[in-house]
Amino acid sequence: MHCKKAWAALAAGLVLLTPWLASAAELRSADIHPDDYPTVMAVRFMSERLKQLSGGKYTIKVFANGALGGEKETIEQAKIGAISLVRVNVGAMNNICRETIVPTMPFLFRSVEHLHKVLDGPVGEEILKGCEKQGLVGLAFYDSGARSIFSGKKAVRSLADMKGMKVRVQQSDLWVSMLEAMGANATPMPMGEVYTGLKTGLIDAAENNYPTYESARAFEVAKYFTKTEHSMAPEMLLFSKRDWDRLSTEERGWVRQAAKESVPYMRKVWAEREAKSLAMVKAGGAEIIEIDKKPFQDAMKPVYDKFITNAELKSLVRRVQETH
Ligand code: GTR
Repeated sequence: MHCKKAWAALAAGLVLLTPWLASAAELRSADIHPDDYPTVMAVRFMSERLKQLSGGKYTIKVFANGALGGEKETIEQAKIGAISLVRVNVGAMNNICRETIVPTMPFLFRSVEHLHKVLDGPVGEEILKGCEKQGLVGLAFYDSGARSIFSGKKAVRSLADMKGMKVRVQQSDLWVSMLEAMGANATPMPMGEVYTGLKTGLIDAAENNYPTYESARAFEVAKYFTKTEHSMAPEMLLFSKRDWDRLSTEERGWVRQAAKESVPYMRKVWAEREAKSLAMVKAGGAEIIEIDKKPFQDAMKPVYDKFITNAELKSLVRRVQETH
């Protein structure tokens, strides 16, 4: 951990000292996931496209595995221009950019098709644009499947089983409220601490999609995976506004195009990875539990009342619901 922090500080310092984009430039991007995770693969794909579009001027180096820190830290690094890009879940942006609350909301999307239709349309554009005033230019959304609860000692088979359970959530007020509304004791912490947290009993459960449950090896310490599918919070790719402002209009066009083109590629590798991860966790002893989602859904009303407060957010939610 200390080593990671030191490296992050060093990397940040080096970039600030480097005369920006003198000739060929390697843009830096951060991701908490390992090299073979779809989000990392997607940004690498984007790098290839960007290289072609820019005639070799730009490439992207992805610092995977949380090498530059957790999502909270890397968002800050992108804000100050220490790194040019950052790939995070919308959840990590909830407290920073209010519009990201919308696609995080529980049981909002009816299917993957519905999610894609919304994110590819004007609502998706508005949410990406919303982060600009916070110093981050939204480039694209990536898939993240549906998130469900996994626990070690006690399996969740009904909403009542959530009562008092210590559940790790992302560092977002919305996420704390969601799990509290389920009756749980929400514990915000970085993803990197989940495995140890489950192992040592600091937390009883966490929630995520199959690929993260698998790649973080959480299934080894929390074998009950209850398909609540309570949120389809997607991933986001953001560009540092400080760096963005130094790019020419043509260069911005290349970046946007390369990012957009990485989306269909990501969706393909994501679908493959979800299937592979499910098979892996089952082989590793995970028990996949089907559940009646209705009580969970009904419990989310106060979360909507608390977070979808102003006219803008209400309109965004309504437009999502009306997208068919
Ligand atoms: C994953 C997501 C990460 C991070 C993580 C978490 O599904 O890809 O960006 O948000 O969940 O729960 O912290």
